[in-house]
Amino acid sequence: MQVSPVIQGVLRCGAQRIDLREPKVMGVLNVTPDSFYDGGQHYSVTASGSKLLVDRALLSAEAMLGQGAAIIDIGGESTRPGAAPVTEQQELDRVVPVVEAIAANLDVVISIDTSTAQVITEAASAGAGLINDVRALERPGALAAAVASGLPICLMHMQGGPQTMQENPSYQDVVTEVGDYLRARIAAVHEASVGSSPQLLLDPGFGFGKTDEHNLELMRRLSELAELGYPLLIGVSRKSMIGRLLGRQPEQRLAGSLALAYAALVNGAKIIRAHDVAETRDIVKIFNCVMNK
Ligand code: 8Y7
Repeated sequence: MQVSPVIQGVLRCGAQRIDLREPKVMGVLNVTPDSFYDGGQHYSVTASGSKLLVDRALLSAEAMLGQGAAIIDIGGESTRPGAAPVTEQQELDRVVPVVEAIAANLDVVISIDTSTAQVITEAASAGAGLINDVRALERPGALAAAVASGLPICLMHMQGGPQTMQENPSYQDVVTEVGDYLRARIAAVHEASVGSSPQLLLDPGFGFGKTDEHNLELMRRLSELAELGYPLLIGVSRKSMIGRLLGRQPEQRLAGSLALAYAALVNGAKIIRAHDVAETRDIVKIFNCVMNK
């Protein structure tokens, strides 16, 4: 694989910085009614309940910050198979007030988990510091909006769409194909970034159009993706692969999540996206000790 000359180290996320010389934890904050693990916690269908829910989301973010999260990832659209689609306006209504509240009250980098151009733009002006798109900026306008924000962008690989991706995932060589896709998306971002140098993160997208064997192969050979020259972000927290490997429901998947996160750290991951920030932060600290840092 071709190596790109990218300065690994410090991400500039608007007013904040993230030093990736030591791995960081990204805490998950869903403001959806239907996410598979934490859905509904910060969501209500009544308009009168929305202020309360923003306050509750802020409390969750504050707790995660206290547990050592460097980044809080805010999502308003569930990508769970079978999840109800949301309109752009619904997504904006869910996430923008939460971004504003966190930006006004907490010193943490806010990541916006979205594929929608308008959400990228409005979240960035509300104080988001990072763009996390499971569709790698393929939706109309998303690439231009992300580039215009000047914020770091996480490009994730997915085979198919959320509704159908787990029906029959198929690859000749999963690592090569994920790498080829990410390289093409890196090129698209560079083409759209005339006169500026984009800050990119890459993610193989564990569980997004992959069998367990594909996920395990990606984990074993993660360092090959690190050779693309960009920091790797990985999300394995409580995913269904762990459920199948161990025969466990989402509430019982913490140990499996930490084991996979540690494997990812060993293989070069720089940001771990997780529901359980305190525990994930502990394994990052142990990793740093093992690495003699
Ligand atoms: C990931 C993600 C989800 C992931 C990145 C879940 C939004 C599903 N997973 N973003 N988002 N990487 N970058 O299980 O693996 O949390 S949602």
